[in-house]
Amino acid sequence: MTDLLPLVHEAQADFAQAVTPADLENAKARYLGKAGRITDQLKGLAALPIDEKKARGALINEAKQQIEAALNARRDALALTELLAQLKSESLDVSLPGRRRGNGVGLHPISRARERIEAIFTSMGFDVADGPEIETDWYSFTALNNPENHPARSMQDTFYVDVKDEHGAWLNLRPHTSPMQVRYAKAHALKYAGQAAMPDIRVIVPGRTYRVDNDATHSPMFHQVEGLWIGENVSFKDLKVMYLGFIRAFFETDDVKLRFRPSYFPFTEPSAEIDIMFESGPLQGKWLEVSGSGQVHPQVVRNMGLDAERYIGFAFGSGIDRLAMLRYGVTDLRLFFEGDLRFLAQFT
Ligand code: 2NL
Repeated sequence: MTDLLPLVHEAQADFAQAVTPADLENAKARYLGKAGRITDQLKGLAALPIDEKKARGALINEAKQQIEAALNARRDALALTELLAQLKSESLDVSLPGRRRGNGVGLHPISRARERIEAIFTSMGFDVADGPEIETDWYSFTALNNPENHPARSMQDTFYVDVKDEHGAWLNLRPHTSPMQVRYAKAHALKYAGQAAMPDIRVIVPGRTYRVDNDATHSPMFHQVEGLWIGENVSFKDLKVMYLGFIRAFFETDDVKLRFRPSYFPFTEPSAEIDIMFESGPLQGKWLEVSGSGQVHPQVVRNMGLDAERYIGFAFGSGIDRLAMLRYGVTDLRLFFEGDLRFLAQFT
């Protein structure tokens, strides 16, 4: 063994110098590989006389075992170093608190505005109705007296759904909540058909509406509240009294004036824009456009299944987002739709 001892020491020193597992495998090859020095020794046995072979073989084997032991020890040491480095680089601080889902900060300002609107109109004897956001061509346009080629029906103005109704017309995302008022009025007319008298139709429809429009003052999805009052003896005076009462309650002030400005809508005749002006407060002195309105067109009354000679009424359509902006002093419509809690938390 004496002549093999330096070889063992050399191998041990070689292994100790290996810093990576690849270094170590290269070092291993130099001793235990096909052309390694221990392998050479074993090959040399063949040339020895038979009586020396056994003793020499045993010595080489002992040296080989010592080298293998050194190799395994170094392998374990390198693996441990690698593990420690990995643990260090991928360490997790399990004592950190988890990421929690925050509590809701309160109702969205548009929901708050909608709830106020619903409460005010309910107190004035109106029903609140809710309906589909995907509508048929007839309810969104035809029933409302929009001519076949009216620009509102175009792809530039209205979002269409890739599904056709039973008449072969594309479904649309309702561009106003009027379709639901038509549905409500038709159901009401049907319910009282053939009876001597029909109670007035008084309903508001608040909800999401959609138009191809996107800038600082328009969002492709917005909120509208439409109102409808139909009876045998309803007049523009009723619209004015009702809308003034609504505006006073919504803005919590009597210091406000109403103005009707002639306008045009296919579904009303005559039609008017409603402007309001505050006589005190931060919005004092400026006419603000808040609603469209008008006397329901006789063709629309007929489309509701009612006798247009007997029934008359008015309708209005206001933007809830715009009312909420004025009520809460918000100057950019987009803030309502960005979901920023720093903004939303201010309305609780
Ligand atoms: C606007 C215009 C308006 C209506 C909406 C209406 C509904 C039925 C029948 C007749 Cl069912 N009219 N709604 C009437 C006039 C104006 O809104 O630009 N609003 C923001």
